[in-house]
Amino acid sequence: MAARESMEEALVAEKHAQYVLSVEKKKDDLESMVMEHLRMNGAYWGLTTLDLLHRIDAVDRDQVISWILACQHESGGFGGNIDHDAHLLYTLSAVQVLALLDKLDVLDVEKVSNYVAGLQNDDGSFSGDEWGEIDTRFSYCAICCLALLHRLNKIDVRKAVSYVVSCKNLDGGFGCVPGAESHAGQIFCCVGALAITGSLHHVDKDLLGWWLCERQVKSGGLNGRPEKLPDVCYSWWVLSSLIMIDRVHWIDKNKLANFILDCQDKDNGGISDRPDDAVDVFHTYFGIAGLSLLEYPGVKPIDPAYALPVETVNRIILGSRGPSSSN
Ligand code: GRG
Repeated sequence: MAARESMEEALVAEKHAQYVLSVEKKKDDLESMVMEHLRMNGAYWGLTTLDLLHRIDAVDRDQVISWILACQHESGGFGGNIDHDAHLLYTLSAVQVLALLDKLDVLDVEKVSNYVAGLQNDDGSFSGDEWGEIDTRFSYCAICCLALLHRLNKIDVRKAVSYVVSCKNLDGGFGCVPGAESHAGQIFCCVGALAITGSLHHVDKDLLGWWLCERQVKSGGLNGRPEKLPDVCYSWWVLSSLIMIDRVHWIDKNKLANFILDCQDKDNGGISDRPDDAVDVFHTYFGIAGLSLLEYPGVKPIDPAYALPVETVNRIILGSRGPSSSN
């Protein structure tokens, strides 16, 4: 209990909220320029962070919604910013933000879901966009997006699952295409896609759980594959996967929470990849999301498969209050 109380004091939640709000307003510093082409992902990271910290009301919802709609293409897909090409990575973020804001009803659901479903290939895999790159990240994006829109019936789910399973390795992990090295980020995508489609029986939970818990290094942080440095973002990719396969008790949760807390900029807010590095919105989101999975006091619970607050997922998936749900 004492350790928990001291951890609670250590999270500078309000400073992180202020940091996220300040990044949203800035347009001309380095971080904003680097983020220009993936502003839609930034909106998802920033707004979900604010919601987990109970500060989503500080955002002008109407402004966010009209900007999201301005990023949509005739194809139904969304770009990373206005006048940027459509891609599944940004389409999922757009749908997630609208879900978070309880505004999925502004979408032409058939149009968006037809765009997503149209990217499925004959072998069940998904291309990220019209140019055809294939990656299990895109399988996750498509499956998560269609589940949130209640339109999984538009794809061949059996083939989608079989493609993801074909990316499973002998070490129990998953890669971006068949035969590619296991990586914690891809494992999240594959396990998440299998969880959403009710197909987790394809995972060897003990084998994968062992590989994942070996990602914890001396500092308490997690890396993404053997011999690599720890990074706060793996607090999400590894921990969410461990939770989905029911093996989260195999890591030292207190040490991980303290590693994330050590990566905070306690003066100006924001979280970095490792202690004393520069903060950014990506790591701030994954740090807060990691603390949420660790049931950190004062942070709302997040769903490990949908990467959205549990209350949002319950409203849309369990409550069937999706946009005119048909499946
Ligand atoms: C809704 C949370 C959410 C995600 C959407 C885009 C996506 C689906 C998932 C991305 C998964 C992924 C591949 C994450 C890894 C990101 C990362 C830090 C890559 C760095 O890779 P390396 O090789 O780093 O540069 P390491 O740590 O291996 O040295």
